[in-house]
Amino acid sequence: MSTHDHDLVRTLCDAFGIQPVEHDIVPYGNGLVNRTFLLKDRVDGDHWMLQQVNTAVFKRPELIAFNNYLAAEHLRSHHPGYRFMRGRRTADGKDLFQHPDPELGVWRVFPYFTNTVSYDQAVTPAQAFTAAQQFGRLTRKLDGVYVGAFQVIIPGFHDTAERFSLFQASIGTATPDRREQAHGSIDFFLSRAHIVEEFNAAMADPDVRTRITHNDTKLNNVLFDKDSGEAVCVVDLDTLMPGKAIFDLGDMIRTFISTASEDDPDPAHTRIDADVFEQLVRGWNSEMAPLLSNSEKALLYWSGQLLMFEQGIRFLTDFLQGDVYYRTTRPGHNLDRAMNQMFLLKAYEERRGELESRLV
Ligand code: GN1
Ligand code: MG
Repeated sequence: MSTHDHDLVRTLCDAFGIQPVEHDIVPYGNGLVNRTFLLKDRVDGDHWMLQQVNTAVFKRPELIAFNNYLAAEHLRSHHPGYRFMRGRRTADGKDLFQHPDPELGVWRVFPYFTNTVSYDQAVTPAQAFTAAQQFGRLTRKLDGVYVGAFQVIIPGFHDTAERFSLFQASIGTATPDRREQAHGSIDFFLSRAHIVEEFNAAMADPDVRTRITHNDTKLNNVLFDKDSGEAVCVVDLDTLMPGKAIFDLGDMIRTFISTASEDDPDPAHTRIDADVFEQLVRGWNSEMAPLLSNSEKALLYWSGQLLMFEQGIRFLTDFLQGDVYYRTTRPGHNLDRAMNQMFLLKAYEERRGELESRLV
């Protein structure tokens, strides 16, 4: 770790009242904007995750902290055994720490569970069941909170109709070169505009209730116990806010069932695992079934289509806008990601009959 990072971690630990075991401080993950450090507290032996908030994406980080607090309070009084990633406060009682040097950003601290592991892709059907059960459990345990008290952290986050408008606009403003490179996937996603109509109909249905949902239910946002293999908790609660249950299910379908990684543009690698699909829906239903309305139950398969479509146009819009949102590490990275979603959606649609038969 550089002296620079070392000084930064020192300042953060002082702010949050942690006395780190020096040799246990490790940077976690990578990235220029979103930095994370793991460390152990010498006093109580607990492990903590120091995480910088990406303020380009989360313009009001205090809203994340507020929702985290509301959820934690509800869970503490109604479901005390539930493992929730409650943020640690600063020594002077604040949820977030703004580094005195504005360049060094806004930070928060979460408990870190040792002996856990997360996966970016390729799970077994049994892992899919237990992971989806954890995401379902979060929503079920939060059923009964007053949804209206929660803040909208990123407005329109899963507003597929709005995202489709932005996508259409980005086709017009893209450089001719990028538009040309992307024309195959542009045509594909335009041909799926019916999904926007279906989205509008679903959002207009009062039986598709607004709940408190996770909204970023990617496979790698679940921690599994290294020994038992069971999913133990969900992480990355930045987008915990009002949403629809099917958004969470759809994003799980999108990220769990594909054999390819999210930025692999080779259609030959994108195969769909129907057993994973079946088990993830079962795992989620094991928590959610008693809560779901008939309208929501009718959208289970469709939720996967919705999220593949939405994520595909998000990546494609970013490519057409010149890569302004997602971190890229190579030219065409966002286009590759959009193509991956396109192939995934195609494969998902081709197997619709078979997948739907797994739902009963
Ligand atoms: C982003 O940053 P990360 O990996 O948790 C994005 C999700 C996308 C995902 C695609 C706030 O999630 O919505 O599904 O990338 N989060 C935000 O990999 O935009
Ligand atoms: Mg996230």
